[in-house]
Amino acid sequence: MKKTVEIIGAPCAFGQRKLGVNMGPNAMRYAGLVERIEGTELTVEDKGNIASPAIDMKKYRGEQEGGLRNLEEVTEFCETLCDEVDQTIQSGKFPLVIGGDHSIAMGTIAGVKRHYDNLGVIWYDAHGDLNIADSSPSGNIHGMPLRALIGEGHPDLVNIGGYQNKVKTENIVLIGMRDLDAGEKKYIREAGIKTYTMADIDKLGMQKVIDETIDYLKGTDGVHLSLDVDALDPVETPGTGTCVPGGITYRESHLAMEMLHDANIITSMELVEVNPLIDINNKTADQAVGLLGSFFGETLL
Ligand code: NNH
Ligand code: MN
Ligand code: MN
Ligand code: MN
Repeated sequence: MKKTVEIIGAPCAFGQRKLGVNMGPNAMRYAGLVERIEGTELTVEDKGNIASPAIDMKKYRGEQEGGLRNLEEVTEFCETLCDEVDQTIQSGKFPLVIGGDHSIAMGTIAGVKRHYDNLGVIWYDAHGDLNIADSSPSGNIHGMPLRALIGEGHPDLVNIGGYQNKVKTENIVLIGMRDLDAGEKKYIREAGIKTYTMADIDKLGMQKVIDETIDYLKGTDGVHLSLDVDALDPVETPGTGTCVPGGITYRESHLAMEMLHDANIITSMELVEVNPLIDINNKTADQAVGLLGSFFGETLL
């Protein structure tokens, strides 16, 4: 792990319809994010939040044509984020992007991939985020970023950062899946994407899942961890816009973070979809910060 962690706040709410997820970065700061990472041997620099296009509430709440909600705003946001992440890596620091909805992954990974030839991606989420406009039940772009990163979907999204095909299907591991749309299931099977559903986690246990994941990605030259808090069970972790019952526990997630820390394979990370407006006493941000503590090397003893 690089010695300096640079935090990039990505207050984007354009990828879905619930305002408040744009307050996720500050909710995590309020929960002690900086102090928590500084408690390990690492240095932290907080770049603050990147600039977001203005939110026009009428447009934000309204129905939109073309099947892609807020396409222009998402694209603009991701282009800005891409350059910030690129700069962070250029200056030798570890980028920690805090969201914001999951559409920001198209910006984060566009910036990251400029520095790796064979990037691996761990997508820790209840959802595959592998829709295109035609298969999307919602038109929400936060359900599409991984597919766009593979190189399929609207050209504006596919070409964020000025180039396409950032992630190869064989370099992806999906963990926590339990709410895949019909088109996503078909795509995952056809593309042969390595997938751990909740049923797999139940059977194998998180330890085996992460051991296998680390082994599966051993031929890559960098691994990005994209952690959507809705991967966790909403009974424990309710502060997110698209809760799906039957999720990963907080403790299992700690185990995953500790193992990834020890394996020392993750070269960039983002944590997304914390929405303090639908949370209870900021507990989801507290948990997010707890998980980041484990990821950056905090120990219980
Ligand atoms: N699959 C659904 C959609 O595309 C839900 C996606 N929601 C997420 N993804 N939160 O992580 O609309
Ligand atoms: Mn997601
Ligand atoms: Mn999700
Ligand atoms: Mn390797």
